[in-house]
Amino acid sequence: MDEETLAICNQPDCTFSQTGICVLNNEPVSCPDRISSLEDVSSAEENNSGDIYLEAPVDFERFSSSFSLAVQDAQNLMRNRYCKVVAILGVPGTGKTACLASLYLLLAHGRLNGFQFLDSKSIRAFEEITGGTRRWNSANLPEQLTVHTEMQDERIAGYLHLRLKHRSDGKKMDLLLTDLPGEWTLTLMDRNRTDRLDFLKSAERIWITINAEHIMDGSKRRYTIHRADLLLGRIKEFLEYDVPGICIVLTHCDKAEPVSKYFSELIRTHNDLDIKIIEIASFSQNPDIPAGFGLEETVKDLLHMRRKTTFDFAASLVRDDSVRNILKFQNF
Ligand SMILES: Nc1nc2c(ncn2[C@@H]2O[C@H](COP(=O)(O)OP(=O)(O)OP(=O)(O)O)[C@@H](O)[C@H]2O)c(=O)[nH]1
Ligand SMILES: [Mg+2]
Repeated sequence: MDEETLAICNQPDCTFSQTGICVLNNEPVSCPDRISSLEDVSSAEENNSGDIYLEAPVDFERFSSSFSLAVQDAQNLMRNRYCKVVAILGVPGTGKTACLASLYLLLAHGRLNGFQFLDSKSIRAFEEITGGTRRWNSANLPEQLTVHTEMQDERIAGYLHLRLKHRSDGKKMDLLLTDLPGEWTLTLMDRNRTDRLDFLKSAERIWITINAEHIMDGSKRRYTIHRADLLLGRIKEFLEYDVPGICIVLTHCDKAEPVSKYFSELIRTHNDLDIKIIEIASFSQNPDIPAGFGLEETVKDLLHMRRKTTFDFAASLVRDDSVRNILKFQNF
């Protein structure tokens, strides 16, 4: 826990310094764990001794005005703690943002089994992407729950941060997840555009979102799997075969039959990669599939280090992943 946070609240996981909102919905002035500087001010006011009581404000972490964390913000965070970078690729509309929104909503409501939400340095970004879901109730699902992602800077990735606790062993985990427009994946596939994809080099996991409905639909299946094949090839080439664990995240599973069986040939073709398939439903109108289905598995998967490509065996022997992660991140 940050020293700064400890300095303002007795609750070790208080997010007041980042969000200005108490996670327990307490009023800052009357909160039993209230900010010590406020106590100091009020007692000094009572004393009215004329002494200077207003200390210099604690310099809390500040992030840029963009809602998601800029690279510099993410670097600052990584300087203090080990963060797992999760790069999320997928063509437009496959559900990258929806899966982040759903993950945040599950955590906020204490419904991500096995995990507890501790903190986020990008609460405003999560609030922004979950804005559409506030209109959501099970009887009336709006057509569009999340909107197409656009970047403030078309060249630089932004990150969403989550700090979680794994309930069974109490271990804390910091995640930095990208929320990028699908065009970035399209231009990688179609034009091999990689100039803005350096963040992939520091990723501990790459999620590739694919709409399960497109696999269920026989007329789109071959093409969709062919595009996934192309994308995996591009990633391998760009990362020079130093590829982290891949998760093919099949989205919209509330509207599709289980389709992971159709990926066995793709996995065989890329047997030098560690590929896992996870089926999710970020939102759901299907009474048999709860909203957020499968997301627990995507997070649980992050608890484990997965094997990398075995292309350069000698290099892998001397590689220290924790160091590598940070060093490569600083190469941006
Ligand atoms: N029912 C259902 N709808 C989903 C699911 N995942 C995404 N959607 C919806 O599909 C639409 C597109 O999802 P987004 O998350 O915005 O897609 P994206 O991959 O972020 O798209 P870009 O930002 O354009 O790249 C939205 O209207 C979502 O609400 C899902 O699992 N189930
Ligand atoms: Mg999006």
